[in-house]
Amino acid sequence: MIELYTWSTPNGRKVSIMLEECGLPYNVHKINIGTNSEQFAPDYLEINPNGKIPSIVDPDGPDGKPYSMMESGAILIYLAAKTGKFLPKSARGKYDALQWLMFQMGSVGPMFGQAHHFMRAKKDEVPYGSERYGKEAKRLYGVMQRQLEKHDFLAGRQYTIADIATYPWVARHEWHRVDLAEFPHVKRWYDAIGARPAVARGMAVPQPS
Ligand SMILES: N[C@@H](CCC(=O)N[C@@H](CS)C(=O)NCC(=O)O)C(=O)O
Repeated sequence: MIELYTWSTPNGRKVSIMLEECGLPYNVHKINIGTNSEQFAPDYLEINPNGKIPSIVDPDGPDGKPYSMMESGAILIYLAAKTGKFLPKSARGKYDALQWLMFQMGSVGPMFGQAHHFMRAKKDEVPYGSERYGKEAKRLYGVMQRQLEKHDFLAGRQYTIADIATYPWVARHEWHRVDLAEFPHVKRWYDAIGARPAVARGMAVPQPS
């Protein structure tokens, strides 16, 4: 049984969606990052030295021994390799998926996260931050719109870990003040992925107490 350390955020839900899609059994451990302490507890830092969610511990790691992992993108690559699912086998297909996974990890996640911080998390909205990251978030939707105009999924014809990583961030489109009606190809992709039962189950993790 894989141990999943998570909270109700897009980075955590990428991993619960992947575990559901792969049909891997897992136990959920809630790390309430809002306390500003659970993620920094010494025992948790042994698993995730960066003090963030998500993390996993696989009792059956690559060498058959327990293996801990941080960083959601790396976890998705690991689970794809472990199960042979959602990362194409051909070199071209694999690198297409990894490019779009890195686009999510390096741009979509950090920029949308900053937009949320300036637009929502702070008591007094900071217009400079909201404008800067709101504009960048819209630009990134434009990149996805152009890609999805040509392809069913971010990396081409197949549903991959790039889609799994990006979906929970697009699910927060209202938080970064993006109207999906302006990006119809992103909306078509978003609706198709949201209709997958494993995605719905992964998005419901962690269950409220
Ligand atoms: N690059 C990391 C980012 C993880 C991350 O930023 N997690 C946030 C929640 S979405 C977190 O744990 N924040 C708590 C904190 O910063 O104290 C990943 O993809 O795993």
